[in-house]
Amino acid sequence: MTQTRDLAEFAHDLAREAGALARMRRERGVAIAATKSTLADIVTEADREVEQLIRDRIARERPGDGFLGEESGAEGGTTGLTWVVDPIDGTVNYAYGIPAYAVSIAVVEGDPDPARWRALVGVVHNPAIDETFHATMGGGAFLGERRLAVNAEVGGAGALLATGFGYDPVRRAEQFAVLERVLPLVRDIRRIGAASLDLASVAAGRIDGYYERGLWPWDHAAGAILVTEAGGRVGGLDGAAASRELTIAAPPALYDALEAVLRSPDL
Ligand code: LIP
Repeated sequence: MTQTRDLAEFAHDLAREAGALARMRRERGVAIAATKSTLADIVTEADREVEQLIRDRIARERPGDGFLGEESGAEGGTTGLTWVVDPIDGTVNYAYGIPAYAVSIAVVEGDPDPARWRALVGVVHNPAIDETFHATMGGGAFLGERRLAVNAEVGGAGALLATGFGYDPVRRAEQFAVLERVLPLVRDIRRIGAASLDLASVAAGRIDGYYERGLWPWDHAAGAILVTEAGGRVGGLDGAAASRELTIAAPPALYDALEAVLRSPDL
């Protein structure tokens, strides 16, 4: 537990330091450094600079740990622990100055594979509005000092859901078809634009549930432990772990209902 507490404290302070750099770069103006999978999938110089800062701090503080980052890829370690990092989740929001982006840092134990890892620590920090969500395995989930809990009771008007869309036009057409079927069944939909903030919002009860296809491990690693430590469930269909195939996050009862809808063969 001491190790987990120390990891959590380091991850918390690191996310806030990285967030301060991201915010400073945002305030000074952001340039698109390149596009990745499609024209819509962008990376900024700040993404790369923030991830390098995080990587350097971890290499200094935790030299034997592994690393898996959105911009610089994977590096194995010798301690059995891996840092799973999205330096600026919500890149498009960040590029446009929309205050909904986050530094997402998780520490996982075991294979750096969402189907096999055990998340020990998660931190999701939104520097634009200075909100830091954090959780440790078995230690609960918090926004600052406030303990979090998912919305266990969804009202009669249905659930408030969040979702997201990939950058690939073909996948977007499929995602729209799913949304077209889901929307009439729920209270409303929110599209925040950052998976880590979607997951933090489920943990905080700001939205009832979230689903998205096409997420990378760094998109959901930290937010997932926030949700589970706030009493929610995170995964895919039929007991699968969260993956690129599907990530669902919700209180248990809503999770089952969402799973049934999303499994529907005509979706
Ligand atoms: C984003 C995710 C979001 C998804 C976007 C994008 P990025 O990650 O957090 O949930 O809908 O398409 O993948 O690219 O901003 O790190």
